[in-house]
Amino acid sequence: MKQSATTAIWDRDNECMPREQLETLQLQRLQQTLERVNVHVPCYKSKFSALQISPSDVKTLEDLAKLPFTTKEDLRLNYPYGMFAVPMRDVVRIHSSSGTTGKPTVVGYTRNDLNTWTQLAARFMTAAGVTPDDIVHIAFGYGLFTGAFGLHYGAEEIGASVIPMSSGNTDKQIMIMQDYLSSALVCTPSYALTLADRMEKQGIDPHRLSLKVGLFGGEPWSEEMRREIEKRLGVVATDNYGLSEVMGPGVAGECQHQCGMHIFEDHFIAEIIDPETGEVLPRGSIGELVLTSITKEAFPIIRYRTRDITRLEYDTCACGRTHVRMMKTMGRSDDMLIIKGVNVFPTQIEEVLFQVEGCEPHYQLVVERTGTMDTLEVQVEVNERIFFDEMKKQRAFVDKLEKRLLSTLGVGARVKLVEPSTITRHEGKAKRVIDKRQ
Ligand code: DLL
Repeated sequence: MKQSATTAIWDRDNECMPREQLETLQLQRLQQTLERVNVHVPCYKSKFSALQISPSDVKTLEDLAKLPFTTKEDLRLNYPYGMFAVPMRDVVRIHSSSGTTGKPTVVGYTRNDLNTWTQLAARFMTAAGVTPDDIVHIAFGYGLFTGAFGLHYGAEEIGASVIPMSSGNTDKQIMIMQDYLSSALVCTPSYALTLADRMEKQGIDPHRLSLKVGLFGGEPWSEEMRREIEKRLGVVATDNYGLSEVMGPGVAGECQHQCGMHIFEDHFIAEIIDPETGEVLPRGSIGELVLTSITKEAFPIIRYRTRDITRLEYDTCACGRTHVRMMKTMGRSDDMLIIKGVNVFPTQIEEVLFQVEGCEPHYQLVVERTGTMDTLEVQVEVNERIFFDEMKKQRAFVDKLEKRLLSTLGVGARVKLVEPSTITRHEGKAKRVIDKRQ
């Protein structure tokens, strides 16, 4: 027998815990984690001793700032299993990051870690509105990427019916969605739009499908893109965040109030730092998110520099959850472009494009260097009416876009209109920037 829809996974004791109590729990779990990594992970032991710090020096949560950061480079240097804190016989699953260059980073899970991951995925999926009555269509690729498995087990834990569709084959995805009555869609936000495009091309009205909620994550996306997906697919589009190094999806997720993603603070400690100086910034500042795991066994991680730029909000959410909310990320600091000295994130450009009638939600940024100057070209698909319009009208459209970009970004960008369906579609994470400078 399935559970009834009212018994979805909401761990009220932990998710609505008063902050003081939460911080006591965090400190206790942090101290235990530090003791363990100091004994079992040589990389942490040597970093701590280089700074002449021992786990027992961490007496308050503020003391966390005394500890060294962990970076992707540390994980690369200890490839593949050097950061594991348990023997391999206790590791029951291995995943790795989706990095495109160099060696990927490898992460491991004990059985307890998999249980925690399942619970946290079930938590954010419940917060997003998934119930045992849902049919959850998973269009992330199953494999080393953590996306599919994370949400798969979360949905099963809730008691929903899971369709492990995996990625690719867009036409078949749509057929299955129609025939199997998928009510919750799991994929990247950019793939959600690819699905909407294809349905519209096939004359299928997405609003006539059973879709109700979308759980989108794995890449940065703007509020404008959220509204576009909601309008076109007829779903409540929720955001969820995670990274393989810290666990995978299930680090943070949005509730139906859509006002930032609750970071599950009974399992992770979040800090915001200045990415240049490494200094911890005051509450409410925008900066780089740094995460510390406090319950993981196989692959604990201390002060991991995520490179994701965001802001944290500490007030209690209307849903009752007390866990801090991270706002939509502007993107990774690695994706930030510096054009004529001005910092530009692809998501800022996305916001502008999505506000202009006639632009299709597909774009690409090309960065080039002429002499010492970096230039940015924004290639955007426009609808056929605009693309085939007379030159004068097209020019006026380009001017309008360039003016809006200049006033939002504070730096000029060249706009190139391209025909519908010409920009490469990705089945997983979209690649927005083509950097020709290297
Ligand atoms: O993308 C884990 C994940 C899968 C999260 C599916 C949510 C859903 P990685 O491949 O290791 O893991 O990539 C992690 O992706 O540092 C962010 O830059 C980006 N990212 C993930 N979720 C979001 C999001 C998975 N909701 C990297 N918003 C992270 C913005 C995101 N960026």
